Amino acid sequence: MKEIEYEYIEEDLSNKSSLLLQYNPIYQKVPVLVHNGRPIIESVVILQYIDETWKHNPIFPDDPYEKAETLFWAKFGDDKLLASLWSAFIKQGKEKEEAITEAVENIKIIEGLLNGKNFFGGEKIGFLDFCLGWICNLVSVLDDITGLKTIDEEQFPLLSAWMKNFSTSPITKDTWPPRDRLVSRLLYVRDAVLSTDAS
Ligand SMILES: N[C@@H](CCC(=O)N[C@@H](CS)C(=O)NCC(=O)O)C(=O)O
Repeated sequence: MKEIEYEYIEEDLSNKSSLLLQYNPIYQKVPVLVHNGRPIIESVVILQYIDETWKHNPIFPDDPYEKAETLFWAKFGDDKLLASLWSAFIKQGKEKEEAITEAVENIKIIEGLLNGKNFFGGEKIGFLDFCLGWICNLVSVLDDITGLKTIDEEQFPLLSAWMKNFSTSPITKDTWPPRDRLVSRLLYVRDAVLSTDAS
C-alpha cells in the first residue's frame, strides 16, 4: 500500500535465529520491522510506525477520536476475539463450549462494525483491516481442523464479504502464508500446549 521496498526474512519459530533474538530479546517473537538498523516490535506499533514514517496513502483516520476507536478495536481483536477463538480450538468439553459461545458473540460485535462499510477503514482498506486480517485465513484453518463453522456466511454476511474483499485485494493477495504450513504450525502449537497442560 505504501509501495516501500523491503526485504522479507522468514523465521523458523521452532529454531529461532540469532537475528530475531538480537532484535527482539524480550518477546522473541515475529514480526519485527528493522528500519535504519533499529527494531520496531509489535504489529500495531509497526503499523503506526510505518504510517507515520511514510505518510502517503495513510491507513489511520485523521480524527483523533476515530483513531482512538480504531486502536481500541484492534486491541479487542487480539484480547477478546483471537483469545476466544484460540480457546475454542485448544480447550475441551465445557470450557470449549463456553469459548465457542464467546467467540460467536465477539464475531457478532465485529460484524456490527462493518455496517454500511466495505472495509473496517470505510471505502478503502485501513489500519483495522490489517489488524483483523488474520481472520481471513486463521478462522477457516481452525474450522477445518476442528470441524466447526465459526463464521457462517448466512449468519455473518458482512464479515464473510469483507473476508473475500480483503483477502483478494491487490494489496494483500500475494502475502498470505501457505495454508498447509499454517495447519502444521497450529497443530504443533496445540499439541505443545496440550502436553504442557497434561504434565
Ligand atoms: N502481539 C504480538 C504477537 C506476536 C506473536 O504472537 N507472534 C507469534 C507468531 S504469530 C510468534 O512469534 N510466536 C513464537 C513464539 O511464541 O515463540 C504482535 O502482534 O506482534
